[in-house]
Amino acid sequence: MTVMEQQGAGHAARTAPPPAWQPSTDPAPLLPDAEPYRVLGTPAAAHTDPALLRRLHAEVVRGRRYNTQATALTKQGRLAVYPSSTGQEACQVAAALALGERDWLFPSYRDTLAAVARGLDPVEALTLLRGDWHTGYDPREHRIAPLCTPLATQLPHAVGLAHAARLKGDDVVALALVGDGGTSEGDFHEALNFAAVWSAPVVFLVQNNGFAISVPLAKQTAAPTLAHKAVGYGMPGRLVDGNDAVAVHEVLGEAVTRAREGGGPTLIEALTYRLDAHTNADDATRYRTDDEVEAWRAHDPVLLLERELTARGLIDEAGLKAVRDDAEARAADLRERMNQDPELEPMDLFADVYAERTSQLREQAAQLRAELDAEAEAEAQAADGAEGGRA
Ligand SMILES: Cc1ncc(C[n+]2csc(CCOP(=O)(O)OP(=O)(O)O)c2C)c(N)n1
Ligand SMILES: [Mg+2]
Repeated sequence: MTVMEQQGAGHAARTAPPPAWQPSTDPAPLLPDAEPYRVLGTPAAAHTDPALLRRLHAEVVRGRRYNTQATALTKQGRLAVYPSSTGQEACQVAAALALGERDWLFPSYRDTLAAVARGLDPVEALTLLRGDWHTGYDPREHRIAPLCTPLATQLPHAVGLAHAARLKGDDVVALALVGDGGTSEGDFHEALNFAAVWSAPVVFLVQNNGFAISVPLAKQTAAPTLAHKAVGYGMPGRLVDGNDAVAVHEVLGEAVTRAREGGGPTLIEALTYRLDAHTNADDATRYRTDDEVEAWRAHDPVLLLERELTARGLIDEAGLKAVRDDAEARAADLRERMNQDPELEPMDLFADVYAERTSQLREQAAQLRAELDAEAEAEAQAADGAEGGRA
């Protein structure tokens, strides 16, 4: 073999191709819709079941009235804070209706309406925001996890519950709600990664309302859409018009069915807008224009449903009034019940915090107990004194 031949053989060995690489999953079917999926205002709307349209409409109108009532309660000092979902009612209602009785909802602080639409007592739903008693309801009874204030921490909880249910052979799906800002949290990443690897029966609904308080989406992410993030985890992404209650209901329904049948998780991005400020404590005029808000008002979830129902002759003036009257009656009931002073047991502050109370909590509980006893004794003495004075 000549030197040249030896060099040639060596060269061939050095350039032998590596083992063929194949993606483990074809990414194409995971890619989200090129345009937000819509039903209302399109020819497909004609095929929507009239009963579903009426139900969604009644719930969305109720939800809108519930939001204005809860916001009013903050001004009357009856609620500490209220993150309104006005403008986002289609997502809230569709989330509640997409779940079966045994499924679980994992809401954030903005999702009281979804919990109420799932059947939770509206006063119980507001207990936490009133600052009363922990969660305010029994999460196991309603299969609604506590309204979660730390961003995205509800997501790994949802995955854990869904995975555990599957290991136990339970036919349960978890639906977790999160905001656009929440998708930047580490918990979002961990939850989606585990969900996809375990093929957990969980659905993630991102309500992209354009802002994380004052931070606009463009400062939050450089992703083409939030739904595209699904592909990186190996689950399908869907992009839907979040103000179109019928479209959100349909997309969520498909994802829930897929999860229940063992198909694994889905990430859904619903494009919506919060018409109110972040909470009653926020001034939204400092970071967005009135023109922007007005443009979204023209695409209001209530308006979209009413247009469809009216165009198909499924509702008339009397029907619209009946829906409004029902919403008004519910708001009046909420107002009346929230105006009653709750009976509070201060020692409940320490209940259900830890299985075994820490030494600091034991100390604090003892201090509060002593203060309450001293107060009660002073009141009793004052009452005795008054009695004595009269005698
Ligand atoms: C871990 C964590 N960091 C920061 C906050 C403060 N915070 C409360 S709401 C919010 C914005 C969240 O925006 P987004 O997820 O889009 O939900 P939205 O309020 O728009 O529904 C922030 C930063 C928090 N609650 N938790
Ligand atoms: Mg947001």
